[in-house]
Amino acid sequence: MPNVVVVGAQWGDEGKGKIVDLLTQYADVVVRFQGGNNAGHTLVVDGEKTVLHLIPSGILHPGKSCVIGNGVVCDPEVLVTEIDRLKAKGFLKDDGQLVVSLDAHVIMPWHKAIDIAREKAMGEGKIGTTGRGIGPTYEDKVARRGVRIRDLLDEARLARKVKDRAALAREELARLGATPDLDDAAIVKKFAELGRRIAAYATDVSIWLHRALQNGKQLLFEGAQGTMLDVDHGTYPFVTSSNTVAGNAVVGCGLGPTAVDYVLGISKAYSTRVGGGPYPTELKDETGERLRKIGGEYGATTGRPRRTGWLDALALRYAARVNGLSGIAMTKLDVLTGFDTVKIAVGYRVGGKVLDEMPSDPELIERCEPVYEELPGWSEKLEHLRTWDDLPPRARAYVKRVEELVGVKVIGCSVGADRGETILVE
Ligand code: 2SA
Ligand code: GDP
Ligand code: MG
Repeated sequence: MPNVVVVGAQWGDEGKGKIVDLLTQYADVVVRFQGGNNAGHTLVVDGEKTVLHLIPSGILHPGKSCVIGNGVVCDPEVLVTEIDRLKAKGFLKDDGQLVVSLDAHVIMPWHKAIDIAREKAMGEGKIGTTGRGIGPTYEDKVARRGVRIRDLLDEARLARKVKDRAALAREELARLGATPDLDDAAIVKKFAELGRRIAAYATDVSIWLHRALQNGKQLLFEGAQGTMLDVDHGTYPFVTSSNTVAGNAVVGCGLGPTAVDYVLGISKAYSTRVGGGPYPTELKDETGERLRKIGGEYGATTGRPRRTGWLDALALRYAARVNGLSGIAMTKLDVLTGFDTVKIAVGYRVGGKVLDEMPSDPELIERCEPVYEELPGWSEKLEHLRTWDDLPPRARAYVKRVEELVGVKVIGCSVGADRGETILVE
């Protein structure tokens, strides 16, 4: 397999975790390059479910390395819990399987407190964040005052940083009317201890990956969230605080663009979004409720109900462009079984015009009404099917129509959450 970047082509939760787990058999190293434990990546193997938030979705494969790159924001408590849970289930027997960048920024208690307090203060207009401190941590990174994994490994340095940063955070929290319990000494003690737990995994990831490439190892990059949540290219400000697009894969782990051979976009057969922001194909009716129920559309990190709607070809075309997609894997095709007709948005109607490209102005997107193409549905269950020819003709026609509208080949379809419930498209 070439070096592949897997990214969400919609608003996240497309099933990236399942696809990365499936593709890991062909790779040597799986790399997370952005986001943090806002992500919830679900893997199901022989009916056994694992939800990962920080550790790459290749970790269930013994002998494959999993790397947390410099571009990830890392809550060390979540990381240690995730390591312990995996070990308790019999995975990660070899600690050498996990590699964490010394340069990854650390989510500190004040980041979470600020995230939550700001959302509360914003009321109705809130972003709908996961409350995991992601935005404030990236802000501190860009403001050049962040705490990095390497700082956890030197208690005196950590104490100096905590003193400065916690003071700033207290000022902001006081302005927001929040008074969380932030005890500097207790934070230093706790995070130095977490640092000691993580030390064995922490290294210079850029050098580590460069050597892996020199030794002919195959890399699989695992994106988190989705294209429409990218801080530059998403529906700003209703976005996460990192670049989720494929171009960031190499920046977030210390390699260059020539390390990438193929970009795989993951799309559901319909769409979902969790959190606020424009979403033209959203269905606030019984059909939307049905998609949520059959698709089990609840946040894998927060448990929040996801908003649901029909597939949006404009969003996918946009994702194809800003990620440079080489191929698409379509997940959750099984969820569309039983609908008389299935719809795809092929244009947006706004101000007497029909647009065929996703506008870049989110306020304009908010006013857009989708123009739908309606295709006949199918009633056959798909979970047990394993080849393209097994699929009902109407399901195949749906996939082929999406491919045509987006202009990118659909290389595979997922028809169930389990690793094995997957079909290669011919
Ligand atoms: P944040 O917390 O600052 O990154 O939130 C900013 C926006 O990004 C959205 N976001 C997500 N959208 C989909 N899935 C995500 N992961 C979880 C999942 C979500 C959950 O796998 O289900 O459990 O709620 C994720 N993470 C961030 C978020 O909703 C905001 O719109
Ligand atoms: P990610 O964040 O992109 O990894 O996706 P999530 O794990 O947040 O959400 C995807 C959900 O859909 C998870 O519950 C998966 O187990 C599930 N899933 C993935 N592929 C399929 C599929 O083809 N069919 C069904 N029914 N569920 C799927
Ligand atoms: Mg998810």
